[in-house]
Amino acid sequence: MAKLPVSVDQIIEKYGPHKAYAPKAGFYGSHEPDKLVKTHCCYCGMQCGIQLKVKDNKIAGFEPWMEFPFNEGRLCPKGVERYLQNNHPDRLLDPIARVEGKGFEPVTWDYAMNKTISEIERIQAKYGRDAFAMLSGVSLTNEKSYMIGKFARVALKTANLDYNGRLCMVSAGGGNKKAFGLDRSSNSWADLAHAEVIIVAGANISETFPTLTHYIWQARDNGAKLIVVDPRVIPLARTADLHLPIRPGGDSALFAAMLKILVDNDWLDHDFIESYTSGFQETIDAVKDYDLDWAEEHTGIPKQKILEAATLWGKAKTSFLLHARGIEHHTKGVENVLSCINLVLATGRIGKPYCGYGTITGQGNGQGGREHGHKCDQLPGNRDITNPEHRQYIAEVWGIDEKDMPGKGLTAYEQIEAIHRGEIKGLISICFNPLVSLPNNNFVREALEKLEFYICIDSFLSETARHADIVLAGSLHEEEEGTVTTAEGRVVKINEAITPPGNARRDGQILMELAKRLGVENKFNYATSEDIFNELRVASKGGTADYFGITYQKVVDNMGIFWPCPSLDHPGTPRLWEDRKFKTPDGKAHFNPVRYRPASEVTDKDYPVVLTTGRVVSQYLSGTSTRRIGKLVDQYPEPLLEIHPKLAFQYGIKDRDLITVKTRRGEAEFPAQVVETIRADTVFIPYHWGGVHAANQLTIGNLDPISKIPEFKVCACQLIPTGKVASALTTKNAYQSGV
Ligand SMILES: Nc1nc2c(c(=O)[nH]1)N[C@H]1C(S)=C(S)[C@@H](COP(=O)(O)OP(=O)(O)OC[C@H]3O[C@@H](n4cnc5c(=O)[nH]c(N)nc54)[C@H](O)[C@@H]3O)O[C@H]1N2
Ligand SMILES: Nc1nc2c(c(=O)[nH]1)N[C@H]1C(S)=C(S)[C@@H](COP(=O)(O)OP(=O)(O)OC[C@H]3O[C@@H](n4cnc5c(=O)[nH]c(N)nc54)[C@H](O)[C@@H]3O)O[C@H]1N2
Ligand code: SF4
Ligand SMILES: [Mo]
Repeated sequence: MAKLPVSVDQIIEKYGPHKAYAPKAGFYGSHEPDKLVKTHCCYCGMQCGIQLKVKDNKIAGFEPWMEFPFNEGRLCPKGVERYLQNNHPDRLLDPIARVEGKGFEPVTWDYAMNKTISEIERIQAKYGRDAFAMLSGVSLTNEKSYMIGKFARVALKTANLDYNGRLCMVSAGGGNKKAFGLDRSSNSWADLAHAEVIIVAGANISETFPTLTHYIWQARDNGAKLIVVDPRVIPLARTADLHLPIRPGGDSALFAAMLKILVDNDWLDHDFIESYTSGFQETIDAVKDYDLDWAEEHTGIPKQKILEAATLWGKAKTSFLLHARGIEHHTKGVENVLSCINLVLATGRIGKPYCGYGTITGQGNGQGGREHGHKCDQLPGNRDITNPEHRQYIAEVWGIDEKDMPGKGLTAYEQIEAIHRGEIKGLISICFNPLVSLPNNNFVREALEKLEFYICIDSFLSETARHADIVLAGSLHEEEEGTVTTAEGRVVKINEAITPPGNARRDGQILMELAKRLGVENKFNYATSEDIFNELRVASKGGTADYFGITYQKVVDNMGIFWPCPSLDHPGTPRLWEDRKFKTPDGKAHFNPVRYRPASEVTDKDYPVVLTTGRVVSQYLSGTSTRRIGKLVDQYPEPLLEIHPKLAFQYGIKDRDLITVKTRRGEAEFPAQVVETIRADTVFIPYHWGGVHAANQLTIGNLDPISKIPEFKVCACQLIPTGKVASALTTKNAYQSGV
C-alpha cells in the first residue's frame, strides 16, 4: 500500500489544494507557522489527534496528525473548524464584574479575587460551608478535574461539588459499577472492527462521534451485522442490517425481551455464567413474562424485528454492544444500561478478542473527569467519599485530617433545587453552562437570580455567565497542558500551543490563586501540570481507576496509555476482564434483574406527542464555542423540530412552518423539519441553543434515582401550529440532519 502523505505540502502536491486537509486560512493562515503542536480536539470523547498551527501566539489553522492511532488524521466538521474559536472577538480578555444597571465592566484580577473571597467567606460564615456550592465540567483535563475535587473539599470545604457529567455519563457509570465494579468501556475500538454483530443503542454515531464510524465500516467490510436502536432513522441506521425504531423510553423492555429469547433458545454461555457471574436466576426470572407481543406493545417495534435482533445476537460468536445518551438520559437510565449488560453477560462476550461492551463517553474528558473526584460522592481514583478507608487514604495524600473532609453533597440539578429552597446561597462554576444544558431551564434561571453571589470561570460570556456577579476570564483547551482520557480509556496528552490572550489566565492558575487567598496555598503548590498529575497518580493508586503507572513520558512515547495501569512497568489495559477478575466485592460480574417501567411523564390527551432531544453534527453541547464559528452555524443555524409527515399532516404542518411546542414546563417556537426518518408519535429537537431557542425550556427535571441524570430523552408535549413560516435563514438551510 502506498504510504500516506503526511505534510500539507505533500497532500497538496498529491491531491490538489481543494482536497480535505488543505491548510485552512484563519488568522495568519497563509504564513508559515512558527510551530506545529501535536494535541487533541477540544470537543468530544473521541479526542482525535490533531496538530495545531501556531503563528505569533495565535492558532492559525491545523494539520492532520496521521500517526495518532485512533483517528489517523481523520476529523469531523467540528474538529476541522475548532481552531477558529481561538481568535474569536467575543473571547473574554479580562475578568468582568456585573454593575447594576450597566451590565458588565472589566475589573482587575485583584478586585475580582478579593470580591470573590470576601463573598465566599461572608456566605459561609452566615449560612454554613455547604451553602457555597461548586459546579464544574469535563471538557477540563484530568489535572484540572483532580484539582477542582481537592479545591472544593480542601479550600472551599464544601460538600456541594458536582459536574456536568451528571447530565451525561452517570447512568452508564452507575450501571457499570453495579455490574463490573469499574466504570470504563471494556475495550479499545480495535475490537469493534472484527465483531460479528454490533448493536448500537441510542447513539447517533455518525453525527456525535463521526470518526468512530470508520471502525463500524471496517466491521461491515469484515461482514458484521449492524443493529441500530433509535426512534430516528439516523445516518448509521440507513445502512444497518436492522433498524429498531424504538419509542423513547422503551429500551429496557426491548433488552428484557431479547434476554428472554436468548434463554428460550439456550443461546447462553453456561460456563461463563456459572464461573464468573452472579444473579443470573433472579435476572431471568424477572423477564419470564416478557414475550414478543408484550415487547411490541412496550417498545413500538414490530415483534419480528425484535426476534431477528435477538437471533442475530444469540447466534453470533463475537459481538460488541455500544450505547450512549439515547438509553442513558432517562429516569431509568441505569436500568437501561443494566439490561444491555445482561445481554452481554448471558452470552459471555466480554474480555475476549472482538467481544466488547461499552458506553460511548460524550465529552472530551468525560472518562477521566469522572474518575478523579469531580462528583459529589467521589474521591480520586473513583473512590467513594462515604467509605472511611477511602477517605483516610485521600486525606493523607492531601495532608488534611479526615474529619475535616466534607461528606457527600448534592448532584447538579439537586443543587438548583437547593438554591430554590434557600439552602445554597453562593455558587462558583467552571466549564459548565447549566442555563442551556440543564432541564426545565426557566427553573434554572430563577435559581441563578436567587443566588447572593455567583462567580463563573469561562472563556466566553455564556448564557449562564450573564447571571454571574463576576466572570473570571479562563483558558481554552489549547492554552494549558494536561492529560485527558478518551472514550476508550486511553490517557492522552494535551499540549499547550499558546498562552491565554490579554489578561485571561489559565484555569489552573485561577484555581491556585483562589486556594491561596482561601488560606491553603501550601496544598496547591504546583509548578507544572505534571506536578498535579504526579499527585493524581498517587491519589488514584489502589483505586479502581488506577493511574499510578502512567507518566507523561509514557503517554507521549506510546501515544496514550489505557488505565488501569497500576505500576510503572505495566503497559496499560486496552481490553478489560481478560483475567475474569471483576472489581465487584465478590469478584464476579453481576447480572441485575430489570423489570420494565414507563418514563416519568407519558403522553396523554393533553400532551399527546413524545418529545425527545439530542444533537446535530455541527454543534457542540451548549454551543458556546460552535455557535461562534461561522461555517458550523451555516450548517445548522437554529434548532428545527423533526416531525414525521403523518404527524405533520394531522396538525396541518408543512416543512418550515413555525410550530409552538408546549410542555408542562414551558413553550417555544421551532420551524418544522418534516422528515420520514422519525417515528410518527415522536418529535426531536436539538438542544445546543439558549434563550427562546432552548429545547430545555420544555424538558423535565425528573431524575434517575441512582445516577440522578435528568430525563432529557422523553417527555410529553403538545404541538400548536402558529400559522407562521420560518425565516429565510432556516428555509435555505442546506444541511438536513434527518433527510
Ligand atoms: N456533534 C456533536 N457531537 C457530540 C456532542 C455534541 O454536542 N455535538 N456532544 C458529545 C457529548 S457530551 C455526548 S454525551 C455525546 C452524545 O451522543 P449521542 O448519545 O449519540 O447523542 P444524542 O443526540 O443526545 O442521542 C443519541 C440518539 O438517541 C436517540 N434517542 C432518543 N430517545 C431514545 C430512546 O428512548 N431510546 C433510544 N434507543 N434512543 C433514543 C436520538 O434519536 C438520538 O439519535 O455526543 C458527543 N458528541
Ligand atoms: N435537552 C438536552 N439537554 C442536554 C442534553 C441532551 O441530550 N438534551 N445533553 C446533556 C449532556 S450529555 C451534556 S454533556 C451537557 C453539557 O452541558 P454543559 O456542560 O453545560 O455544556 P458545555 O457547552 O460543555 O458548557 C461548558 C462551558 O464551559 C466552557 N468551557 C469549555 N472549555 C473550557 C475550559 O477549558 N475552561 C473553562 N474555564 N471553560 C470552558 C464553555 O465556554 C461553556 O460555556 O448537556 C446536557 N443537556
Ligand atoms: S470526532 Fe470528536 S474529537 Fe474527533 S474531530 Fe470530531 S468533535 Fe473532535
Ligand atoms: Mo454529554
